[in-house]
Parts: sequence; structure tokens; C-alpha cells
Amino acid sequence: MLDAFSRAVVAADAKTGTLSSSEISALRSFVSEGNKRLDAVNAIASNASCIVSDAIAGMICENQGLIQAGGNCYPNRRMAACLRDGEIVLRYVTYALLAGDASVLDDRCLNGLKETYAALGVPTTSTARAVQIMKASSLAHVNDTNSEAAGGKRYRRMGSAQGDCSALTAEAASYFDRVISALS
Ligand SMILES: CCC1=C(C)/C(=C/C2=NC(=C\c3[nH]c(/C=C4\NC(=O)[C@H](C)[C@H]4CC)c(C)c3CCC(=O)O)/C(CCC(=O)O)=C2C)NC1=O
Repeated sequence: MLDAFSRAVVAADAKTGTLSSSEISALRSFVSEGNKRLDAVNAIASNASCIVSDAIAGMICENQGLIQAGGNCYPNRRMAACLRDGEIVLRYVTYALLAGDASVLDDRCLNGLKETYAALGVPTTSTARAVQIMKASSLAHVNDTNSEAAGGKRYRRMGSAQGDCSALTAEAASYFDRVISALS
């Protein structure tokens, strides 16, 4: 498992070289933008159960066969496994975002997941849909663009300092996309 720092060390060592000035400057901005990153991780982690349950509910709402006999969220044992998998995926996305590196997500969550799902008959298109909804809702929490109209009683504004979060948002989005492409 690597993070932004150990990734730079491994890359430099592979070239038998010292860290280049561009690598150092990338790490300098990783540090100087660190609070923003922590706010983003917190925005996702502290809303995780809402993000997961909303995404799985949305996925089922769009495809109700999942909770009928023969569907992969039926009976409750499978529904519970599905909710748990949503939590696992979101948790590893937050780890990757914290570390600034996808390796923890790849090695500990995605490696072999497609094969496991194939063996168990878990539909990957539905899983991908749930991950897509988790992505939309997580990015809304990171940017505080979630609306009271969509959130209802559960609406929660993070109220973090406002600023340019475009790079961080794109990075977070890439981890969700990585999950979707690992399954397809
Ligand atoms: C640390 C990383 C890690 C991951 C990622 C993981 C996933 C994982 N999900 C599983 C099952 C499962 N996963 C689902 C998920 C779903 N079914 C659906 O219809 C939906 C599309 C979807 C939810 C979005 C279901 C229903 C099962 C149980 C399948 C069965 O037993 O028939 C299993 C088989 C063992 C078990 O049931 O616990 C694994 C290993 N386990 C891990 O340890």
C-alpha cells in the first residue's frame, strides 16, 4: 500500500535517482492543500451511512427485480451483504483520498472483486449504478452542493471553508470511476 510520499520514493528508487524538483513540488502542494483533503475525507466519511443507504435504495428503486425472488438483494441476507459491500467500497475510496493514492483501494478492495461477483452472481451493472450514485452524493457533500430539496430530513451541510476544490473533486471522482471500471 502506497501514499503520495511512498509512491514518490518508489518511483525515484526505480530510476536509482533522487526526487526530482517536480516531484517535490507536487508533494509540497499535497501538504499545503492537506486541510482541504482532510475536509473532503470527513465530508464523505461522516455521511457514509446516508450515502450508502441512499445509493443502494436508489439502485433498487430503479431495478426492483433485485429484491424479488431470484434477485441478488433477496432475501435479507443478500440485502445486508449488498449494503455492507457499499460501505466497504466507500470506506476504501476515503482511504485512497486520504492517502492521495489508489493502491489501497486496488490491493485491498478491488483485486479479485469482479471474479468474486461473477462467482456469486452479483450483478456488476447494478453495483456500478450504486457506486455512481455514491459518487454523485459524495462529491456533493465534498463541495456542499447537496440541496435540502433532495436531502429532505437528512439534509446536512458540511459548512467547510469555501475555495477551489476542483482538483480534489476530480481526484475523488477518479477513485469511484476506478471501482466502476474494475467491475466492468
Ligand atoms: C475488503 C474487501 C471486500 C469486498 C469488496 C468484499 C465483497 C464481497 N461481497 C460478497 C457477497 C455479496 N455481495 C453482494 C452485493 C450486491 N448484490 C446486489 O444485487 C447488489 C448489486 C450488490 C450491492 C451493491 C451480495 C448480495 C453478496 C452475497 C451473495 C451471496 O451470498 O449469494 C462476498 C462473498 C462473501 C460474503 O458474502 O461476505 C465478498 C467477498 N468482501 C471483502 O472483504
